[in-house]
Amino acid sequence: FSPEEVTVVFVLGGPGAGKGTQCQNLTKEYGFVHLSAGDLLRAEQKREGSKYGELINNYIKDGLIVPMEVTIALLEQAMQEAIKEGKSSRFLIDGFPRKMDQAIKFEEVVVPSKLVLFFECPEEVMLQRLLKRGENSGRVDDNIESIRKRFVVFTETSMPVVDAYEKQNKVKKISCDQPVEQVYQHVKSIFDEIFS
Ligand code: UP5
Ligand code: MG
Repeated sequence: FSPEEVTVVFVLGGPGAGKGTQCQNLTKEYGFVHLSAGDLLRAEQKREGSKYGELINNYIKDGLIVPMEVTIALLEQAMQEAIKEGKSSRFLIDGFPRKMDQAIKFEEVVVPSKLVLFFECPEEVMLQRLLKRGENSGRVDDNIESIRKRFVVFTETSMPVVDAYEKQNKVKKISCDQPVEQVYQHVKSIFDEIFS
């Protein structure tokens, strides 16, 4: 994809920060296609005949990062489909990249990102949100053991990606420890400035 034709915004933040929630709003109002790397992996895990089903399940349960070849292929495929169907050529890529090698590879083989939204949230708030969601989400990683592991991976492996993009002046930080609507107003102000 060429950056003239395709716009990619990376949406990053800890587990339960509210990435998916905010992306849904943005999709409606700004004509972006929302691609959650986690959702794509979960769909692939369930797909009959997938050779990665078990691998994905094990990685997600332990909060570990699935080998990037799998995730990048799923993202690329979803982007191609959206463009072919004429949906949009603007993408919110949610929950990716969460490791430095993924960031480098994606920008090299797919397209460089235009902007990085970073949802900042205290761990205690994210923990409460995830435990609550876990009451009926059916996600294999919404339990206290998996959540703890996800937090460790986020701090050790995914925060360095945010730091690297900050050095490139690409990051817009949003505080998420507020009601959904208030967080969205902040996100909106950023999008209005950049994309209107
Ligand atoms: N909620 C949201 N905003 C709120 C607010 N402002 N106030 C009050 N409540 C709020 O929100 C979480 C919960 O909080 C919801 O119940 C919501 O209503 C409430 P959500 O919008 O779902 O947060 P999100 O940040 O999307 O949380 P999620 O759990 O999806 O984040 P993760 O990053 O942990 O999950 P993801 O699906 O991206 O990844 C899961 C796993 O997949 C990873 O751990 C990893 O194993 C694997 N993965 C990879 O290997 N590679 C990848 O590239 C991506 C994922
Ligand atoms: Mg999510």
